[in-house]
Amino acid sequence: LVRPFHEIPGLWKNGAANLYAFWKQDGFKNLHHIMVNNFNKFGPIYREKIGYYDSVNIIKPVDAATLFRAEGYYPKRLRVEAWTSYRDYRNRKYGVLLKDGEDWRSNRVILNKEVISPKMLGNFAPLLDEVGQDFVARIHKKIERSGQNKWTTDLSQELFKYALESVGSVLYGERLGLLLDYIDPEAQHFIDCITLMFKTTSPMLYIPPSLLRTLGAKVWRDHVQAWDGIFSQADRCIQNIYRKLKEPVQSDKYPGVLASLLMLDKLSIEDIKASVTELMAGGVDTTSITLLWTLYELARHPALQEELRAEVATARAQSQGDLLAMLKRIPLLKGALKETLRLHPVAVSLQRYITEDIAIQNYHIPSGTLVQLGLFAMGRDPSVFPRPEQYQPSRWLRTENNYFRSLGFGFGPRQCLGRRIAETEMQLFLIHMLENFRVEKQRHVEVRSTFQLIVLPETPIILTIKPL
Ligand code: HEM
Ligand code: 2DC
Repeated sequence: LVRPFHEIPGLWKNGAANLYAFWKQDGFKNLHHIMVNNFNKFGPIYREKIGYYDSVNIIKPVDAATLFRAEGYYPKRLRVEAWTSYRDYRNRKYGVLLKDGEDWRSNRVILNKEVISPKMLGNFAPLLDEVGQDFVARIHKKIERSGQNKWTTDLSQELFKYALESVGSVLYGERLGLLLDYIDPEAQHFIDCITLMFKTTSPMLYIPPSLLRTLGAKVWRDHVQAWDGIFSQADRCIQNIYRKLKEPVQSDKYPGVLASLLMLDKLSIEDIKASVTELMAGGVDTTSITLLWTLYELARHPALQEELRAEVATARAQSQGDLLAMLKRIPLLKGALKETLRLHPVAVSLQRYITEDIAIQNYHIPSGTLVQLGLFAMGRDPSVFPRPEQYQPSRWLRTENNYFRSLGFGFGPRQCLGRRIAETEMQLFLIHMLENFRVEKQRHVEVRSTFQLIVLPETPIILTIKPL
């Protein structure tokens, strides 16, 4: 017998009171930990209302499967009001990230072919490989300059540059020059704006931006400034390519995602601009933070680091210069990235508005409900991942028990559009790092995480990099 919706445990009767309690617990920075606590308190399903944000939360892989079966033809996730409010405020079009319905679908289908289709890997991999080579050359230089044959540092700023350079080279088919000694201050400003944009988004998940705007709140003003900085830099990059396309010189070299979309002529220029800006902004903090967490885990697990180095050496030797062949021979490295996203997911949850009635954990959930899969909590649930506290890339090699467990990039037609770029970029980064350096950590302190829309290290991660 299926129990009714209103019997789902949780706190959903008084959104305002819950918002107050949430704020008292520093919830804006701890959403992921609060979700873990809620699953411990209420069990594998709970309902919650904080401010205006009402959802049913689930944690089990089988329930995730049920959720995604009910996502419908136009899968819709939680609308981040801060982002849509900015676009409305500045009269800018939504890109694929913010669109919904048929408009989303028609744009996404065209973007898929240029951005996430496996066919594009042949175009992307050489570009990303070059960026990876430049990154290690830059680190070698830093080590030399230190005069100590090692470099101890918080790598996050370097990784932001690596990530922006990578996504930029794929989108624009040319280098932005972020790995050079002197970098364009505008590019650095873009990086800072993305961090600020994410940080100022989280409070606005619960307090309507329209209200904050009316009140002239600082968080809204900072948010607008951050997006203004993001858009003006992206506009500059886009204009630059647009201008060059009018010149007759053409070669058979891959021209990048933006030029391909413009030449294809299936989306309006405004639609292309909106989605390319989202890809550029979405491509910085996501991959860089995931790489930082991965280096942190490798520093804590030296034997595993050596095992990965050996895998890479063999893959390199056997693939004889064929990049794509090499990327097919590194299952443990791919497992390491999955393991990083299990323990340190970028997205604390995946969400969908379901388009049909379903039953989860024996509760009825009506069509139209916002259902969230607690990705962070699932990654640490011992009934889903035995010994969840252990970083164990090899657990992903037994593919038979990975059913609805590897969801770091989301699922289905609404999954991360940047997934192939992100995966290839991260794999090539780790290959080059493992081939050149040993990564070590000073003290064995556990680095905690904080929520700033995405999950970030709470304190700087200091690593020591030594040439092999
Ligand atoms: C959406 C994760 C890197 C662009 C998403 C979603 C997740 C995610 C969980 C929501 C998917 C869903 O609702 O099912 C990640 C992770 C990354 C990463 C873990 C790296 C480690 C990137 C990069 C880009 C990007 C590099 C751009 C090049 C996007 C876009 C969407 C998206 C545009 C929205 C797609 C749509 O709504 O149709 N990402 N992402 N992401 N991501 Fe990523
Ligand atoms: C944040 O409760 C927590 O990939 C909320 O590259 C629910 C929620 C909704 C949408 C999620 C967001 C969370 C985390 C960040 C995500 C976002 C969708 C896309 C975005 C996962 C889980 C991200 C980081 C994109 C961002 C692109 C943007 C900068 C243009």
